[in-house]
Amino acid sequence: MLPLQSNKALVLLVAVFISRAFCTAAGVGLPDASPLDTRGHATQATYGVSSVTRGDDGLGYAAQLDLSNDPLPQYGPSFQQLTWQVSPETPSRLRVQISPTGVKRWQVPDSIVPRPGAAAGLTASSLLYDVSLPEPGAPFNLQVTRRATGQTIFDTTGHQFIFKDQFIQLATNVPADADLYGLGEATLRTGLLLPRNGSIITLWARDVAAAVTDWNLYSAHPFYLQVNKDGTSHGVLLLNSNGMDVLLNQTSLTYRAIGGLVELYLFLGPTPEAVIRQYHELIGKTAMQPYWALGAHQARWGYQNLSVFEDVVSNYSAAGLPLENIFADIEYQGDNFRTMTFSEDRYPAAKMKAFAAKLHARGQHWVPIINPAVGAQPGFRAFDEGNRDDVWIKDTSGRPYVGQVWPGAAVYPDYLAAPNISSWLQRQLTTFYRQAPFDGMWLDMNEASNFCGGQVCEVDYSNATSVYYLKQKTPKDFDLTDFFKPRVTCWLSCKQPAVVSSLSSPPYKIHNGGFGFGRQAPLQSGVIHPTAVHADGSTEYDAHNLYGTTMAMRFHAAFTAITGKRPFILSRSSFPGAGRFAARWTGDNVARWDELFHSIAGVLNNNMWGIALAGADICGFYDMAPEHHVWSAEHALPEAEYEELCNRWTMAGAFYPFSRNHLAANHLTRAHEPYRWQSVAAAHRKAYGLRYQLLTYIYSSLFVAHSRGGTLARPLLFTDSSDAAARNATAQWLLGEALLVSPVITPNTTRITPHFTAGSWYNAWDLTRMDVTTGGPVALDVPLGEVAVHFRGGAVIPMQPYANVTRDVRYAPVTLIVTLPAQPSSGSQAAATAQGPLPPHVLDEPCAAALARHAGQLVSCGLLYSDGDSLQVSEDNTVQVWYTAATAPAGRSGSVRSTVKANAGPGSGKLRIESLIIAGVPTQAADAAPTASIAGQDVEARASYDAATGVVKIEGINLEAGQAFELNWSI
Ligand code: MIG
Repeated sequence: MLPLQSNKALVLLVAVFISRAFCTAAGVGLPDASPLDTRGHATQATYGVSSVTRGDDGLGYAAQLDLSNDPLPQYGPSFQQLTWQVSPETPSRLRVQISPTGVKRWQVPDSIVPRPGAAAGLTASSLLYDVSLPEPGAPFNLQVTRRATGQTIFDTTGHQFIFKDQFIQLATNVPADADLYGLGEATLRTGLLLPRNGSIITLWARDVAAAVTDWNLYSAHPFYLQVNKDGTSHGVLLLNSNGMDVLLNQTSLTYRAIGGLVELYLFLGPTPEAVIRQYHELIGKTAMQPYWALGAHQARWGYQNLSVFEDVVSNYSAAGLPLENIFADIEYQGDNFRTMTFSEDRYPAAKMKAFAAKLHARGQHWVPIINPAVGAQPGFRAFDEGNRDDVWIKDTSGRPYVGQVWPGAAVYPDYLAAPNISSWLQRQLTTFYRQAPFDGMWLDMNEASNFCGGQVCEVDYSNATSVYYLKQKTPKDFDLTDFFKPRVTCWLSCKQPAVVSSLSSPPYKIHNGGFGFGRQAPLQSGVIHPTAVHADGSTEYDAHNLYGTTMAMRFHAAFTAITGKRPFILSRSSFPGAGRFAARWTGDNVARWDELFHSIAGVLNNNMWGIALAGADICGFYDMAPEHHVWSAEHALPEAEYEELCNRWTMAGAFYPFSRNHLAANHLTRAHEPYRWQSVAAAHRKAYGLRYQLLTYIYSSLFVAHSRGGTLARPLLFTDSSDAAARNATAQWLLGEALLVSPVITPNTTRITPHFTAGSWYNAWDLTRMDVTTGGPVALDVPLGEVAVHFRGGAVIPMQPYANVTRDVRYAPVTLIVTLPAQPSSGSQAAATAQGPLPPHVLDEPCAAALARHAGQLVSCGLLYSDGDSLQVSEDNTVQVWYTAATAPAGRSGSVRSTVKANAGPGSGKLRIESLIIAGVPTQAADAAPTASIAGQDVEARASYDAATGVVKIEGINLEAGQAFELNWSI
């Protein structure tokens, strides 16, 4: 058993926290991966079925389980009786709950994931799955199969199911030739693909740099997507917020949770995107973000005063680079890092207000960082009012729990349950907002991070060898080298309780990563102590993984109430459901080539988790080998390679859903804003040039995810999950249905061989067509300063002229790009299976209908969406127009039709379709002269054909987007 942290360990912990001693090397692999082989006692069933009751509707059942054999006594006794409920909820979603009979257990609250229950009118014949019915006297076994094929969805056969107070084990068989994705948060060397060699993914939210591989990081997501060899896919969520290990090997997946209960959801797909939509249907769909959030962002820890901050913005404009938003990091805060205050020395509120007004006038934005902890400093308003309003998490003595973060000794708002938390927060945020209106909130450290601490702590200045940033004024110039390096020490005095709580030291140790502990850190390491309690009586032991999500939820509500505006919230920690409120960045990475690769998995995982607006710190947060905490050339990439990496990363990152260049303070990294190098500035200009032309396309794609569930950025394999090689092509991603990004992620490389799934693909820079008959690698030349971006065939993509701020693109005239697919539509419902390449938007009704209607034709489909950042979006305040194009296979004629689903909001009447491009038209006679006409409209459309590129261009349309039209063309 691990001892409780001694004071010595506390000091060590903090020291290494600051030094970022990244223990990724030897010794931190996978210690003691299997205290128990889950198959080891296959014949000894743990529970037997004593009775079964079928549901009235004939759909589900409830069974009683009796303990028959109690293995692993070292983890405590098993519950004697369990109630097992199997509840079909929709044709594609099944819920299974197992909980001790008559015992109240912690369960993820409805405020985090509102439970929808079973859909009305659900019938047995509509279910995509079968569940084996247990028989009294038989051992417990859960077997769920896909009705259409008999494939296994979840199958506990051969594994021991164990349910103790602090140890729940549930395992399922997984075919060796299936692939798994989605559990996290962890940075894996395999990228997106989950390794299955006895690996353990641990879920316990931690402030550990994302650059540390294998360890549990900021978020906790007990969800996985399984893609079978034939491409059929399903998803599994164990909705449980307790600390957890998930063991992965060739043939099984085992959950080991240290509390809560079994609340399992299965999603039948069968395509990967369908699985993700069904998952989001349950946990809540991704927030609709303000349009500007799609622009280019810049941040740095250590813009030491407002004038430096302002210079960054000017440097961007001087270099002619787009900059939409700048983040203010912790240095804007008042002395002792008082939350939601301005430093009168460095960022005086009045001057910040004037600067904010200047930014806003230019169509730019700014967003401050906010840490959860509140400095325990009498006289500090947020602290005093929080005491009065009783909003803090409590320790086991019933007093506010004291930890230590940037403010020094600090208390933590109980965002989960304190009755007055909303009014307290709204008051603090209002005061802050009035000083200098901001456009969003960047929520950091909300795991919640605690630099040092124990079960019951008090501020103890005498205990500190240095109280530098508590006692002294924050240095005016914010010289971080002196400020952080040797100075941070705990000045808490923590009592060692007489009896060690089972909450701080549960019998089963999850593989919690912690500096100085490898993967055997105690639960309390770096976080609020697990014994701390919330106002509803729940403990941090149970609710810890929810902290970031509850914080995002409360800030979302408070910002909305104060401003009436759609919030932009960037959160570091998340749990299922967080995407309803927040965007995410992937945390502290490093300027290394492998980290550019890892960043892609981070973005894709967040999208599977329902957090569409995700991105990594472009070009790395740190730029040195991470075990060195003061920057030195010796441990970092050579200058030229650093520049090359930033060039490549900028061009890749320009296509992250959330696109931000961010970096650590100057003692930890060299500067890397894009204007620092001419080559990187040029790369930035080029890549964002394309991104900004595609803003409406990206926004429309976000709207689909927001309204239907599903991803904005998605793995290439989602276009054809039966393509085995695509399943590990995770150095690439699609943004929306139709844009594939294939970045260069290795040094000194100008020729790459990214994967392409079967179909037609179009170089986004010149619209030249490439046909791929069977999925495979394609060699591309990509010199430095360029990036491979392709459109998928079968899409309609709105494009607009470039401008330096998103405001000036938003309602600019639209050109629709129609990309012809490789194959005519088969007319059948392709979405129902996962066999072969899927057309873009096949899950969206207007496109599915067009594919059915135009069998034998080349069908292309896409959406144009526009709104005015309203709080709720509906058909009364948005423009939603679907475009379907049907083209004769020989490419001699075709039609493009718009279906107007909504025509309201500021885009209505403003947005116009100016021209149309049909790309990939099979070669016609060189002098071919196309004609085009629009039925019923007085429009003189002019058509031309470029034989070299295969592009038919139709100009002079100039119709309002909300005006339905049908255009016919022929050559
Ligand atoms: O311990 O606010 O991940 O983005 O710049 C470091 C300073 C605290 C960690 C965040 C990073 C941010 C930094 N923060």
